[in-house]
Amino acid sequence: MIRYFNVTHALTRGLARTFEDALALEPPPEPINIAVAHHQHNNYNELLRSIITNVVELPADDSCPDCVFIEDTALVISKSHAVVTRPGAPSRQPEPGPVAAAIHSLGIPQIDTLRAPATLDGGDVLVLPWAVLVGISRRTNNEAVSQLRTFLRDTGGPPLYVFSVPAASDVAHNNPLHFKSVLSALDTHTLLIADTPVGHAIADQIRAVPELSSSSSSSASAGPLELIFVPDTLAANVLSAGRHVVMQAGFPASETIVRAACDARQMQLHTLSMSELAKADGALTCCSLLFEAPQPQ
Ligand code: CIR
Repeated sequence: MIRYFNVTHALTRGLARTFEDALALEPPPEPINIAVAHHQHNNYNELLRSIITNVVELPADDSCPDCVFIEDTALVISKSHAVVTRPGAPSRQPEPGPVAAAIHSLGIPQIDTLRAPATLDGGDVLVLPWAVLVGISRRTNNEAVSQLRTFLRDTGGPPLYVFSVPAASDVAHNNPLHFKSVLSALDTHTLLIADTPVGHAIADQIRAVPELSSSSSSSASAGPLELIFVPDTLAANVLSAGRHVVMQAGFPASETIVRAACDARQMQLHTLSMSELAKADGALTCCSLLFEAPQPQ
């Protein structure tokens, strides 16, 4: 049975005027074109408005060049529980405040906050209705996992599974910033994963967890999570809301695979170019928080 994400709300955040100063693992070959970045971000918001009933866009904070990447600031675990993060990059640590206030105003009753020395970026956490998968990375530490585990236990939330995001020294190439730089959920029981050394390193860790993927079978579709590999890393990061899936435009080989998976699930595929945001290591999920709120506002 296919299970879709129940999404009533999207939170997004404006692009700072200082976006050119956003953090990047490597300087892009061409500088960020701010006008194009604005255009792409507007298209992103417009597409969300066409598939999600309530889209709330928070104003940018020009003192935070990375604030458009709102995913890193909070985890919405369920319609009754959210966790405000403490981002791993010091320049990003002022970002969560307004996001926490917005989540509170949407009626989520329990909001916990990670405290120092915990650091965690939402890009390292995949929240499914039945499990929370976290990647330890350069931005997310063990202390954050420990605090998150306590929050989930105290609220009767889903079980937590922890993975490590391989660093450059562990793999030949494609050093990722976040866990979700190489994977995302197509539906609540299907993951898209980059067909790269990093993607396979993480897939192997997932397959090793009996509750996530039956270890008694070599089939990638065995167990509760089906894993689907796509050749392009950016294409492995998709948005999924109800019967809608949004992927990056410009990756035809990956698009063929994702389209077939969507067709099989009676889901509608949309494509969107976010190339200027990708220059600052942003993928699709980073620019929104998608969740079910207790009541429409
Ligand atoms: C950063 O380095 O923090 C930003 N330039 C990119 C954050 C992307 N966020 C995400 O993938 N969740």
